[in-house]
Amino acid sequence: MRLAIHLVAGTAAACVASFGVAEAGETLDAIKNKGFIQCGVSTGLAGFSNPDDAGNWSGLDVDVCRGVAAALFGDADAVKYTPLDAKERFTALQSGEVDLLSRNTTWTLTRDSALGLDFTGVTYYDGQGFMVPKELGVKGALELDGASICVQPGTTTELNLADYFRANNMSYEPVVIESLDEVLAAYDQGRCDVYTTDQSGVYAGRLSLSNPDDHVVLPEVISKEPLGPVVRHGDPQWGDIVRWTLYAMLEAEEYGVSSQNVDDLKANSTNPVVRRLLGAEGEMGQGLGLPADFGYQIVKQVGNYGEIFEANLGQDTPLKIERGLNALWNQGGLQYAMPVR
Ligand SMILES: N[C@@H](CCC(=O)N[C@@H](CS)C(=O)NCC(=O)O)C(=O)O
Repeated sequence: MRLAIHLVAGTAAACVASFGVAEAGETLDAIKNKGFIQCGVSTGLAGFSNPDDAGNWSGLDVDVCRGVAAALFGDADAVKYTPLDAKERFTALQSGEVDLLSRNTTWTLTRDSALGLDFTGVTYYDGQGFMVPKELGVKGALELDGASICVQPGTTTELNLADYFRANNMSYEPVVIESLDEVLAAYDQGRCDVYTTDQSGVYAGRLSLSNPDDHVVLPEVISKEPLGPVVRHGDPQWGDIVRWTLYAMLEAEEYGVSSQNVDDLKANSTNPVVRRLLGAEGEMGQGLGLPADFGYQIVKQVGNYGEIFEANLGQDTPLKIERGLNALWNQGGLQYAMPVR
């Protein structure tokens, strides 16, 4: 291992001791009154939530915010974005600064039960990986004994890293840096031997290095990182709206409904599932406080799950991520919508 400078900038954020719990219906009423959804996203992570030079946000997590806005207002643009680093994201949701956190956030027991928050589904099944410079000649994670490792605080990444090294009787020097840009710059400048985060983030981070081809992603995936949108605990209606927005995107993919054919199918499909999903029959939105055509609005304005996956992460993007675990359940993956009926 080459020598690295150790920048231990901080430790994991302690959980916030007090937080407001939402009351039933309160979130939807407040959002309707202000006319937009305040969505908490990352400070900039390719494929998930990333601003362009003009400040327009895109990504899979952004499309979840847009999908909820389409369902609610018939307008996918009725969203404002709050960039949040890993440490500040939960406080921003607890305090009401954001209505929804859609920011590559892993669903864990403690986050779901002890922070006054609720996870509403899994938008992307991920797992933690490692990247190293090719010149180190490392072929696998078990060769990392003694390495210095760049990691962001307040993440599951930091905790899994400690577990993995302890379980394998290895030591490491954490180089803990809060900002994503700075942690990647530190790795790029050789101030640590290894960069670790969710595998999707490793690939996204590699693209921002000065010479991406000089770095390899190791084969090991050391954790489960089910990423999904989060709401405040105590307002089940708002949580249901986010959950069923995601299911509508998945159900649309499963039944072959896309942004391209949705008008035709709404007018002409005889399939009862498609007709209910698009509001051509039934009142599927009623219990959610949404219009009957909320599924139509989501698919027309944002797309089905497969479309948003491909547009943000797929083969035509710099990330070129395979569907893998994120394929539909009937295509060998884990993505499964509860029935829209
Ligand atoms: N999924 C993990 C990691 C999430 C995370 O924050 N990852 C970093 C590295 S990819 C990130 O997104 N940083 C973006 C930022 O700080 O804005 C978690 O929920 O703790």
